[in-house]
Amino acid sequence: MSPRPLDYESLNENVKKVAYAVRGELYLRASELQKEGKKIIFTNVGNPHALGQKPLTFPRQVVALCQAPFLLDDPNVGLLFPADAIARAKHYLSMTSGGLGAYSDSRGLPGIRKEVADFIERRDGYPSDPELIFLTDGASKGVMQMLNTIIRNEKDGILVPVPQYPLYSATISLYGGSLVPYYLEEEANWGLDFYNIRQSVAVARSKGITVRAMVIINPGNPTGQCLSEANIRELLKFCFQENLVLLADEVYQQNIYQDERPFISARKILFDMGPPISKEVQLVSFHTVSKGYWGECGQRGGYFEMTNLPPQTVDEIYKVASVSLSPNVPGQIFLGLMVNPPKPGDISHLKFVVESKAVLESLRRRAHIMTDGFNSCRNVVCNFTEGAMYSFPQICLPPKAIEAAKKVGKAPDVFYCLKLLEATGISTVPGSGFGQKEGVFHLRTTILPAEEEMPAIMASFKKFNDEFMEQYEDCRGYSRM
Ligand code: DCS
Repeated sequence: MSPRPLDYESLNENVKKVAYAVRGELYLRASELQKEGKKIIFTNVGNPHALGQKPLTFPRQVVALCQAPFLLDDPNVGLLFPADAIARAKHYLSMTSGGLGAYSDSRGLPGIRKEVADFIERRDGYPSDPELIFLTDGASKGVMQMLNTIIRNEKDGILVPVPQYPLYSATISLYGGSLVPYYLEEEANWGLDFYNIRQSVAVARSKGITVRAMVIINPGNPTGQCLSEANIRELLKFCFQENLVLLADEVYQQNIYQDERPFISARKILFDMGPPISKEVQLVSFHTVSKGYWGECGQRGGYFEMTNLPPQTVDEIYKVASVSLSPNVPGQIFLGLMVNPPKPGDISHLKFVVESKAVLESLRRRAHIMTDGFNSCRNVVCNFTEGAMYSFPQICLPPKAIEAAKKVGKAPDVFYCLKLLEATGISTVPGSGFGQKEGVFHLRTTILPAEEEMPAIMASFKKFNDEFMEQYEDCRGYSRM
């Protein structure tokens, strides 16, 4: 009998090709160990609330009232909720046609798209058009939709940073395009090297690939760098010269842990550059409620904003978004609250500022504890986490460890991370899940464990690592990066 449509051998090959290491072998093993009763520290996913981060009060109050609108009719509502939360809940409910249980427009609620446009204008100093902003279930859905719109066949190439967040490699596989890698420069704090980028494009073209888009992740995941203004300018010039749409993944724009390079959006720099670049380069920028001091990953709120896309294309994107009917409406309200938080003078302003600052300042301290911890370990070097939520140390694995990994049929970094997991319960993602240069090994961990647990986690990592190196290191023929 021939295989049935959903038997493994007859599945869509693109589905089989998808790889997503953030929930891959290490995660599965960690889940097994947890079931067996081992204490696991899940640092594999940037999921702040899962590691104890508390939700901000004001947005939860507003969404609670939107979810339970009968509370607004309760004479005691003013005892339980501050007046600005009540007013805001009414404001959002009035935008819906039937509350949170009703589908919204497929692009999102117009009132919230306007709030997003106002936020972008305040941030960049250039007006933004709500008609060019679509709300999505987290940034992921927006990225997937844009890649789907761009990729026509396997000859269409997308320039993706390596290391990258595997949403990009996975989605390009799924839609049958070609990933064109460009390597970030670890020694230059994971900056862009345009000589290398041009080489990557030339190699792809020599294979008949049409390079159509370029992805940047700023601040970087897994690499944690904040791109300089000069880098982004050059990048936009490059996109102009090469006729590429720039996909700017800016989901970590609130997560900045140094003052030298504040976040500047690709959009602001594009407009600063003036014509012809500002009028020509097509740009799609992504943002989310999952990151920053919000960390509301489970709410699935996000948006993308399109610059220099013609109306016909926007219509096509709207049409395809319509097939999914509506982005989730509570997620849209979180997004509205994120881009329009309490203002000075509002009842909830002070509390909101205190709560959000506490999260951000603690993340900054944790970024330092982690980087310093890694750099104190034998054969480990690590760039400082300037932004985002991750640390990405390079682990200089001795040849004997590489051989031992081969013997058990594992990639060397997977071998190391599995041993780390078994010994300490720390669940990380091997660098190969994000891509890395041949023969160079990394792991990724989030900087999200509770600050008070951090010193013990780093001590346990150091003990494991230094013993591992002791076990496998040959005294000769091996050097640090
Ligand atoms: N872009 C980047 C660079 C991300 O890191 C993530 C999530 C997303 C987009 C999508 O997030 P949302 O769909 O929730 O908006 N980061 C994953 C990660 O590396 N760990 O946790 C999730």
